[in-house]
Amino acid sequence: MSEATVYLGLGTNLGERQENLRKALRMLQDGNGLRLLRCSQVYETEPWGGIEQPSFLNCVAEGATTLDPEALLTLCKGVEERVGRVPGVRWGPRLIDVDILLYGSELYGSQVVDLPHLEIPHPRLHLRAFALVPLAELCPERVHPVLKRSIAELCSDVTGKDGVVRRGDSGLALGNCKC
Ligand code: PH2
Ligand code: MG
Ligand code: MG
Repeated sequence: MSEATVYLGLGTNLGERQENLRKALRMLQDGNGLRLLRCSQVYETEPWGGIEQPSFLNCVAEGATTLDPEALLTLCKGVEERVGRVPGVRWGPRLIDVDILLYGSELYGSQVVDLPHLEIPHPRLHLRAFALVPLAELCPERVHPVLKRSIAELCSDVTGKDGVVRRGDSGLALGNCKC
């Protein structure tokens, strides 16, 4: 079965944030049907969305998957639950958030999914420096299939990059690369 390339955005602003990212990456890696290939640097980021809350750690992981987008969403939600996420307010504090940013296959290119419970590309990706900066590290040339602009272009135009500060790698070993 052919694999799709996916980019997952991870974020955390409660508890042991570095540990939350590490746990989630490890669990995603163990998940059936997904292989993590690379991970961006980890960034300390100012909260986006107007809610007063602690700052986040964010990173983006690249993976290859045989899962369709809905099965991948189920995997991501399962990992959030296993790390310990409990329901909270929209855009509010969370132990861990795992969002599908982009999903693309060799056959169909970057895909658009428009379902009530799942939109890919992530509908606010182009507005969020905390997602675009780490994503641009991994795939600057990839084209957003709705906006028809590259990730590097979207990243260069997004506001708030001064609130996104590199903190180092996530310390998770993935094959022969450090993630
Ligand atoms: N996630 C949100 C809302 N705001 N801000 C930052 N900096 N990082 C996030 O991951 C984040 C956010 C909702 O998913
Ligand atoms: Mg999110
Ligand atoms: Mg989410």
